Amino acid sequence: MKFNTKAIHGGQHDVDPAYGSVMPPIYQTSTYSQSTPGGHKGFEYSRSGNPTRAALERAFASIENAKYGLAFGSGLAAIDAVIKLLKPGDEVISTNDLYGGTYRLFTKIFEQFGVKFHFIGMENAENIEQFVTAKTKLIWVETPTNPMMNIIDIRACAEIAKKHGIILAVDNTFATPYLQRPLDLGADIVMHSATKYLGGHSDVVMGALMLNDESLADKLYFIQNASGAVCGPQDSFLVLRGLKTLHVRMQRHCENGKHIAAYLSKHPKIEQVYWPGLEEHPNHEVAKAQMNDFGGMISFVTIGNNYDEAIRIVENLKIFTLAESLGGVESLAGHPASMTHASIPKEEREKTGVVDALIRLSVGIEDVDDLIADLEQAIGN
Ligand code: P1T
Repeated sequence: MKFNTKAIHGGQHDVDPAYGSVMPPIYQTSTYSQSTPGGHKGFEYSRSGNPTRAALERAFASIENAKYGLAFGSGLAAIDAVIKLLKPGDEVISTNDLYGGTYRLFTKIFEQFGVKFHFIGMENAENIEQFVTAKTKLIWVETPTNPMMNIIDIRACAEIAKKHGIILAVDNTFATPYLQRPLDLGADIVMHSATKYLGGHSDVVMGALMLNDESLADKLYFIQNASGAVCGPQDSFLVLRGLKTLHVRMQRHCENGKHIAAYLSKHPKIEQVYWPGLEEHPNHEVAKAQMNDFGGMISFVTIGNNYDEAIRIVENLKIFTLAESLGGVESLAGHPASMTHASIPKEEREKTGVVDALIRLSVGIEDVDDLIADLEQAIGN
């Protein structure tokens, strides 16, 4: 099955044996009757498993070309489950530019439990190897990175991970499997904030893991059930519905992204545009090789790197809503330094380019002429 068909049908066989409904019923139940202890029809308790969630988990697996899919109560809950594979003393090598909440989870929660994190630039994957020790158990890659849109060569990371017997996990939130499939490139685990493009409508908070290795899947299922950060059946239904239009939404996000990146690049009041589809993007060739297109996430800095000017622009936008999050049908604008990345100390975030004048756009699927007119009136000329 090709991707566009999988987005609609992947894992969705026989979702309602009772009546044949085309969409799976929302099994809004915490528990299931048993005829005798252990005598159940496949589900015992909804933390351990729920038929609506199971339908979504099969769809998650299908779109990433994975055998196994797991759904969580948020993207961070999914990341939390991956780090719980580790023990005190273990080490993780992570991209240095990444979602602020992921950085906060790593440094404020898991460092307390004795897991050590190295945050490094991975645009040149060879950098990774000098941080590998006998204690390195996980390489954590976000690509494109949030918010600087750096591109990491997944295949090169996978080679290093395999050579040293390390798990490679890729946060594929920004790209989605429509644009990039990390498991096919050699990664062991794919993670998503399904809150974003997979859900696609800014109405659900959810996380996902997809993978092929059975023993790793068993461990992560155990953690999902034992720690209990699952999502509910109603949210599972909403994300299943969202997935069915992922491919058409992504196509438009990419088209609109391309026009807006071109518009911003030529604007006299914009100093720098970060979008992997631009030929001048330092990792453009890697992006071209591992992605089918370049997505709808764009960051930019105004001329003179002026904080007040950045705030004035985000306040003046009318169609772009000033808000955290991304990946919905509606366009959003954010100010990473004070919003999504506020939990990263200023010196740390400025090292990776997250300056006070940086603006991040999640380009939606509205008419691109209206979006450009909105940017024009907010930025001025
Ligand atoms: O918000 P949650 O569903 O828990 O997902 C966390 C997360 C993980 N990974 C990436 C790349 C993300 O962008 C996020 C969440 N990001 C935002 C809320 C944001 O506006 O960047």
